[in-house]
Amino acid sequence: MSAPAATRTTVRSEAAFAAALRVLPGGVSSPVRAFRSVGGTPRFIAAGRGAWLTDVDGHDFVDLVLSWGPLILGHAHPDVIAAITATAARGTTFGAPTELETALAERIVALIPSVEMVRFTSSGTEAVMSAVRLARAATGRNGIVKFDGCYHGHADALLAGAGSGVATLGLPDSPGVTAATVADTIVVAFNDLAALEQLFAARGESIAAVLIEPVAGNMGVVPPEPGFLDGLRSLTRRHGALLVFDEVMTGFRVHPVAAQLLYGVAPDITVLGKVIGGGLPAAAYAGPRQLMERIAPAGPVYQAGTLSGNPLAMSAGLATLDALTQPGVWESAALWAARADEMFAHHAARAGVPLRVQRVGTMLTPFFSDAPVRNYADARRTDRDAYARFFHAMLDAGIYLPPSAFEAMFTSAAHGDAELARLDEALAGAWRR
Ligand code: KE4
Repeated sequence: MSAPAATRTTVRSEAAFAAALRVLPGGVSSPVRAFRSVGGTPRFIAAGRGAWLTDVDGHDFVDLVLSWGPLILGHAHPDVIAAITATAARGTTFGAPTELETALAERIVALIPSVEMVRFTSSGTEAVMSAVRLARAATGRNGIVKFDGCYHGHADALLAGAGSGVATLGLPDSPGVTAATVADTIVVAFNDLAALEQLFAARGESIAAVLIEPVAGNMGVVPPEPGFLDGLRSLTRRHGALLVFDEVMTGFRVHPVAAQLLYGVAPDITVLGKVIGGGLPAAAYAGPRQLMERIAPAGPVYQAGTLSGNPLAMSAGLATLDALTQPGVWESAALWAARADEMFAHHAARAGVPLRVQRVGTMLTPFFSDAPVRNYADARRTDRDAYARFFHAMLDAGIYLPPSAFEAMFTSAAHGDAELARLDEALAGAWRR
């Protein structure tokens, strides 16, 4: 691996970005990739291998984004590549059932006790959107509760921001999202069980579901406070609403299987993504048979997808779960995260910089804050300019962090001592004022 250059040229990334800006809005296929919240030129990636990325200027980075979570085995894991290659040789998609979908669904059912059936989609957005539709159909109610700072994909009804006030009717969070489509979305502060209790007391009978990232990752890593998830479970059960765990990010990340097993709270519907596709497009919503058999064609709740259950993605997911469930594999990624956590804290303390590292399993966020981050309001109070400076110092030193203070970092089973040594070296000089 190349040593961190004093100044890493970005000539080819800059040229690539200029070309991309001419034909792709913002030069990217997903907003966070554009470096807008940290500034500078996004690095165009040429290759990934294990824990490392190489950009088009030939610079190597220890990757702590891992495509936003899917690559828990690291880039181009040989078992995953072999599985994809073997499947691709027999064709890439059929628009017909394959045994691969059944095999991956059986694997998920065996791992998650609250799940009896699975429906695959191609993205987390689709899976969450469909889970919401299923919850509304099953309860005959319209209201959906989400938490400020949690992200569940870009379906209109979920692009709802919080207004002022404890539990507010969602406000459109994007042009093009109409007030009507978020009129049934209620936004509450994460970890605020009292607000939920007030809300349910007032209008519990109109609420179809509470939708949550059981460990928030999209405002940075914010764990549920003790009793919060249990409280959601008993409130929703008491009022006949469903509890939907969006485990697109937390699945196989905060625990070897799922947040619901880490905290011992079983939701009615589980949404998965990222890791189950092994780096290819796949997500799923899942739950008990009596709910899932409402989905077409078994039942009337319509949902479909040309490439849902795609054979390549199923093969990559199966190979990933096969490798991940071997003894010690997940644990090695979690141990690396714990060692990185200590290293961040150690170097920040030496530099006299207030840093609060929040970590669950293999995902973590260093907040520039001296106070704990319990919710989105807390996250917004952290020093994002400091994070942006830190991000670039680390990038120049060969560490690829999320280009946003409100994201999670991810580790993999491919991260080892060499990567930790590179992190230590980078952190020693990363605290630019
Ligand atoms: P996709 O539609 O991007 O596959 O999944 C949406 C989604 C749903 N639920 C949770 C908890 C998620 O974290 C996501 C997507 N995560 C972001 C990272 N914060 C993906 C990165 C991006 O948007 O480019």
